[in-house]
Amino acid sequence: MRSTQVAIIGAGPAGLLLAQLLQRHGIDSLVLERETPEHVQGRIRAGLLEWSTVELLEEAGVGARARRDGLVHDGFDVAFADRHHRIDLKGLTGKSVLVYGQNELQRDLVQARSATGEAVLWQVRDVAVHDFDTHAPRVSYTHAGSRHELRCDFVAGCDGQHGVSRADVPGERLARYERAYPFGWLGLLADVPPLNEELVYAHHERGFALCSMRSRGRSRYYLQCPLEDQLQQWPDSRFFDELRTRLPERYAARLVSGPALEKSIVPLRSCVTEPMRFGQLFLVGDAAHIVPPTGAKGLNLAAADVRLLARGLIEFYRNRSPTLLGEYSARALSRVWKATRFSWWFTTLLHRFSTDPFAQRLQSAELEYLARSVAASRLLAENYVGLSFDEP
Ligand code: RFL
Ligand code: PHB
Repeated sequence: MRSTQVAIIGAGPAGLLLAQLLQRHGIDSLVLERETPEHVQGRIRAGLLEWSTVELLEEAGVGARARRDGLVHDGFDVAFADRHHRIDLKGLTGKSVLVYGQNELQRDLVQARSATGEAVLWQVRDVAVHDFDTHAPRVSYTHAGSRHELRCDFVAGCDGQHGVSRADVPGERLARYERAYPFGWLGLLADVPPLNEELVYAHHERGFALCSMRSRGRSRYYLQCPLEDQLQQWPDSRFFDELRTRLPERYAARLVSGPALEKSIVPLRSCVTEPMRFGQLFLVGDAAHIVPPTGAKGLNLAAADVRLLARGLIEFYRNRSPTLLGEYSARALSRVWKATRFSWWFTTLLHRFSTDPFAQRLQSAELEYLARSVAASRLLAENYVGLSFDEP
């Protein structure tokens, strides 16, 4: 039977970043991933990193390319009723954010892991966690056609929203808090110059739109769409026409269309699992919580969980103190709920929910308030750049 100190399930950003931080402190781990490296690196997902995430990447020795190629943004625009209001992140909070694609980050992490010579087992099947309530947990899995068992001290469940690690916990030991939103996001990636230097979040009576980017030559656009919509209903020309309609005139006039490199529809959901620790099993990132993408918090929350868990494991192996590990769940959840609240609020502010005229007028009033009040803008900015950590 193989053994390691920390068994990590999932080679997404959470799993690989954790492995990298542990490796730097001489802690041994084995990462088990269901997909191939090509599949994992090809997923088009997040695009925006909080500065504390950038710092954690640097601490893990994987931040160099993000710092070199990422775009530093000091603000973004909120557009509504043919107007736009800039949120001056830097001026209001002293902090900026970094535009850097999750697939690039994923590539950096896979490369860094290979460079250490330590393993990721790709294409594992039928992963199951056993005896996590004891001091000798095990993970069983199928790899290259045969069944294996891995003995370890701890298991990190970094296997995303549909992962197995959470499923191995008896239902009565956890609580799930959920909210589904009555729409999805249709995303399109294209090699066209972004229409603005900074991101534009647009509220329109036909629905929300977001103009984001991956680089100076690659744009990432999103449209709020009905949950039932299929991709074939959205040829590129319809997508760009609809986006133009939802933007204020000065932006619409600058929008350059081009063939989609990728197009996808995702439903929007908030979900939190409590607690995030079960004996020697720790849930990390999307395995424990999902936020709608509006506030760009998903990847950053995953990184914040990793930061806490890595600190706890390092302290445990350095001086056998279980204190920080014991605080993991409560500390992580305190941040998770604040980001869940923010993502829910920002989603509610910007999307079209109903035809109820009362609700619509409240939404307009809130947007106007945001545009006039420095206090309201600061509230948004402070959450957007990421709340500060209570140490550690
Ligand atoms: P991941 O990235 O889902 O990785 C989990 C890994 O576990 C593997 N896995 C298994 N492995 C072995 N056995 C099993 N049984 C397994 N089951 C699953 C999976 O193959 C996968 O490799 O979770 P992680 O690491 O927690 O990272 C979370 C982030 O990926 C996620 O929060 C973000 O992508 C969310 N998100 C955004 N976050 C941001 O911070 N900023 C953004 O701008 C942002 N935009 C987005 C987003 C997510 C989106 N989608 C597609 C949901 C935009 C979109 C459209
Ligand atoms: C993205 O570029 O994918 C992105 C950026 C900001 C968000 C959500 C998604 O709020």
